Amino acid sequence: MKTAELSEKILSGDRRALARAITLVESGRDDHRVAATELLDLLAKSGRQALRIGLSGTPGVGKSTFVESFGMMLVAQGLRVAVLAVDPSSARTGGSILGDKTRMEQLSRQKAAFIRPSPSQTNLGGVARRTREAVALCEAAGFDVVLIETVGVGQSETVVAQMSDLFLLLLAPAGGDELQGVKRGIMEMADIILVNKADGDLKSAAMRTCADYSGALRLLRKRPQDPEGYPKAQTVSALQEAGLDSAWADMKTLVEWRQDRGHWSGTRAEQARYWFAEDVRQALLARLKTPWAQGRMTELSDQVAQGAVSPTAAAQEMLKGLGVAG
Ligand SMILES: Nc1nc2c(ncn2[C@@H]2O[C@H](COP(=O)(O)OP(=O)(O)OP(=O)(O)O)[C@@H](O)[C@H]2O)c(=O)[nH]1
Ligand SMILES: [Mg+2]
Repeated sequence: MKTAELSEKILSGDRRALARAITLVESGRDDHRVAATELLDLLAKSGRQALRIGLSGTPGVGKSTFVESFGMMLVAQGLRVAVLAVDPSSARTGGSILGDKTRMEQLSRQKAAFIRPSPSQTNLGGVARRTREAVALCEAAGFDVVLIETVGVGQSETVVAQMSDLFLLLLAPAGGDELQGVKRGIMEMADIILVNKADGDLKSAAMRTCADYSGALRLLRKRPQDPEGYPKAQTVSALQEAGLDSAWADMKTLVEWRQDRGHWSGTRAEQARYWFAEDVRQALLARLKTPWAQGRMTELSDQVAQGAVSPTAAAQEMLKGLGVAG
């Protein structure tokens, strides 16, 4: 199919065209890359924007369950919802896909919903670009909300936060009274912390955990993109569909505040800068990974170790070989 034709179909909301375009941006083939870039440029002209919501949480916290019930709530309100995932871990071979097929049973059957599992890639940088481009495709296809899910195991949160307008952190009720081992950096990314599983026996633990996190959030440095009272923590039960409407109301309040004050577009502009620099970095790193480059590195490294050449001179020699010497 011609790029222009694919573009037209995506703009008209054709899901098969969307799925096909995502496969195209996920492809590693050079000719596909050219077509993908062309397609994204065409679609960018539409200027359509969705609300991009990043969602992170440790395995088993209830992300899939939340996406299912939260997604269904949005669909019931007449919104179109796309779900994408960033799963950087090669160890989880398709586990999340399988889980999501069963856990998002209702949502996956909705005409107004589109669910796409993470591309199978071991390199986080590669996944990042593909997901970012998939987000842009979903926006062009007219989705109102794009949920980008990631399992909270490290760097992937940063990747997702950098492509989201809003970042949700899903936590489980803690057993003891100490805060769970949530890294400060991750807490600082969160706009709204949702303590999930606030139901049955876990309800009071969830409420305690939520109070702890509310306290911890108040101690964080105030960010310019936050109105009074944000970031905030609240309890939800994804399973019993409790608290989802108030979480959504809080998200909308936050988004409207940010839009009114220019933070929405400001953040998107900063994110575009970030991804530009990141793409350049990734491309340069990729050059270092070719067999030629690795062999040359070893050669020069040995010479440096033997004192035959200085580290500086060897580095310059290497860079010249790579064609990036200044
Ligand atoms: N009680 C209770 N259980 C829940 C809730 N949400 C999810 N669970 C359960 O927690 C388990 C894990 O839920 P998932 O939605 O698969 O969690 P996940 O975060 O997607 O897990 P991974 O995909 O493995 O990272 C399942 O058994 C769910 O039924 C909730 O609100 N309350
Ligand atoms: Mg899951």
